[in-house]
Amino acid sequence: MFSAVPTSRQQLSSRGAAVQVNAKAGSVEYKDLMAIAEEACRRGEQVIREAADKPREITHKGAADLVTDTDQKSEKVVLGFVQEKFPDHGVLGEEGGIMGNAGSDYLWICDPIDGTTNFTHSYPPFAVSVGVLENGTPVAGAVVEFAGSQGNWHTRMYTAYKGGGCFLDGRKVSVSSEDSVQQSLLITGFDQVEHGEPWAKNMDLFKHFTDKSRGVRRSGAAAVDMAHVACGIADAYWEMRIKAWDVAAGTLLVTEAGGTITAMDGSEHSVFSRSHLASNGKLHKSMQPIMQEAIKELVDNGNDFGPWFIPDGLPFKVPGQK
Ligand code: LIP
Repeated sequence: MFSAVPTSRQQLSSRGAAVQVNAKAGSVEYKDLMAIAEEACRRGEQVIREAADKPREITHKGAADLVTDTDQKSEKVVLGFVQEKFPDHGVLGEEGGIMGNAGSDYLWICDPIDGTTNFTHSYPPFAVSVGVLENGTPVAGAVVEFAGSQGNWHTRMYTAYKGGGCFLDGRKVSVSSEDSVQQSLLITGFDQVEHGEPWAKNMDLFKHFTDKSRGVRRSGAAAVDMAHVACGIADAYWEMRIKAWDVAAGTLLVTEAGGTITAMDGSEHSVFSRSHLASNGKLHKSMQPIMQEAIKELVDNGNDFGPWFIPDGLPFKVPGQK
């Protein structure tokens, strides 16, 4: 079950909790990876809390593609903590790309602020997301969601580990049991920068499902959207063209809470997929064929829907990778 990874025999989380290392195999339990992911998120949370009520230093990557000094500080603290605990693992951040041992079986993927535009405007939700892959498969993750308002921020912590379930503030949670789109609350997201054909197709889907369901929300933070499906307050979420750091932790939250995640065309999902449909499982049957048709049309018109943003030197192949 656990592949051998060279680690020190016992590592301490900052809260003093002993992180047990499987002495025989020299590998780490998924539950302990989750504890480190949670602590890494807490450290990112602290950076954000310190900045949240102060003016932002914003850099424009594009007209509507923002990054703040807090994104950079949060990533440094989060991945610095992970690298201190697991110097032999690989790490991938939204701001810094791949670092550490890219050849390791383990890759930690961090979004230091998921929902940067929301954060810039002090408009919740926004989050820190940390997911851990073992040979490409998500095995542990944590997402800390900010809610509230200036001067009164509060957070919710979602965690999961493979085979162990999904937790909200330590309490086990599961997806909803809704099987009718008509009675469902759905979520989507869309690119703020690229407004080409995939974006237009997503707007068609937004209209379609707004008409057929109780509503479609757009929060602006994919990790939180997936966490909301996982804990059953939303029934399904889809989005095209988001990156591995947006979905690495959320993917496991959903599956460990009993949900289903595929690419929108129904093909096998990976965190490097270019489209994502996460549902309580029951809704997949009615939603997925409509998504599949939309993606087919896009592909027929020459749009690539294969995996993307695969960092150089990744030691495993992702589904659909040529
Ligand atoms: C955000 C995603 C969101 C998407 C936004 C943005 P970021 O990620 O989580 O779902 O709709 O356009 O990409 O860039 O704030 O980490």
